[in-house]
Amino acid sequence: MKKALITGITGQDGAYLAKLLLSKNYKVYGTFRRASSPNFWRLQNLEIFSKVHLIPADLLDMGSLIEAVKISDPDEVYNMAAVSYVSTAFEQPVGNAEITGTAVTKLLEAIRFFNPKIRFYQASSSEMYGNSGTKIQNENTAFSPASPYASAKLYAHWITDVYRKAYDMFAVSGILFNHESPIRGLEFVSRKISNGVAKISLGLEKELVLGNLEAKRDWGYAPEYMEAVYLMLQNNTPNSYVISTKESHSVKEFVKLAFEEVGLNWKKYVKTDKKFFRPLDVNYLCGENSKAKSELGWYPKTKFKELVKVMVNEDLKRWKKFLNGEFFPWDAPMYPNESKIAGRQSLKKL
Ligand code: NDP
Ligand code: GDR
Repeated sequence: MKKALITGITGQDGAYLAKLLLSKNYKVYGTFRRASSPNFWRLQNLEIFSKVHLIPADLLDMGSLIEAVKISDPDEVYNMAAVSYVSTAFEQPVGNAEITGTAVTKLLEAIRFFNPKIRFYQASSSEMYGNSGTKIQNENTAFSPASPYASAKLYAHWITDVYRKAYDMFAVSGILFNHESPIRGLEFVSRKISNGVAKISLGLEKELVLGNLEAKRDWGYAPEYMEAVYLMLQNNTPNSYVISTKESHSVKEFVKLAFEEVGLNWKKYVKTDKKFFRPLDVNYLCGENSKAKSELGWYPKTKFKELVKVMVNEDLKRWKKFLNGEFFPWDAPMYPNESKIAGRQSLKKL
């Protein structure tokens, strides 16, 4: 039986990847951060909570990473942990550099000392391209990070490359474009919209306040992207791949489709507030996935329209269940209205 260690198993990707690996008969270990309130809802939602082996660890603490690698003695390590919300990285740039960036070296060192034969996956991001000015981004497009998050990811990307070349380790990075799902964090725009639309259509909320509606992203479906991640570590040779849908859509298009799904006109409900604009934003991303198609046999099945539909309908179903008094693992009722969160003002240019 193969063994895998997933950092960030409590997040969207970690949870879906754990489910996928369990279905392939892996013994799955996952790191989690001890918190005063439990945050295992995604593992519970996917019905795998009792099937994974949890190890307390923090990317800031090298000892805990060594311990995690030792305890799990894995064939494969998937580094999914990071400060993944780009706005937070603007608010906490130093902490982000350490968690999203340099911590990856700690993990690679732990692997190198314990067993350099372990295969390693680093969660790289399309944000590394920033505003590259190219129509479509592939594995050879120059990086031009536009946030502390993207800068930290770029460091992690290159250090993974260095360990592969210097120590002959099977260490690869997947350059994944945005991927969403009903278990996406509520602060990301896709889920903020699907949750907001569901609440508005049920009369629980009156408006949806957003930031930059013109930004364009290449949005795919998270469970499918985890299949690509898995395939990258099964490859004969270690290689980097772009994973994307090859379609780019604006936030405005996402909003419009989401409201149409519940028969409402978005213009009556959506407002914008400077508070949700970033000091620097990535305006356009669209990924070329032909290398993944030809070498991994991977291609996206769920495209933009279907993704919006799935997310809105799932949030609608959940709020209806909630209003019926049903209990189930879910995040939204515990989440504050973002407009009431102070502090984002500090994102304004000084
Ligand atoms: P999430 O934000 O849902 O999950 C992030 C995970 O990282 C959580 O489990 C979180 O734990 C953990 N984490 C954060 N800080 C630490 C720390 N100091 N020590 C240990 N664990 C920590 O992100 P996603 O699942 O969406 O993304 C997974 C990875 O892929 C991330 O690295 C992200 O940057 C990257 N990525 C994501 C894309 C996307 O579209 N989803 C696209 C490209 C890259 P906790 O629950 O305790 O907060
Ligand atoms: P992103 O995702 O920054 O692309 O990073 P996010 O959903 O946060 O933003 C996408 C675009 O939408 C615009 N936007 C808003 N964003 C948020 N969160 N909230 C709003 O109210 C809002 N209004 C407009 C943003 O300005 C942006 O242009 C995600 C993360 O998962 C990263 O970890 C990952 O690396 C990249 O995707 C690929």
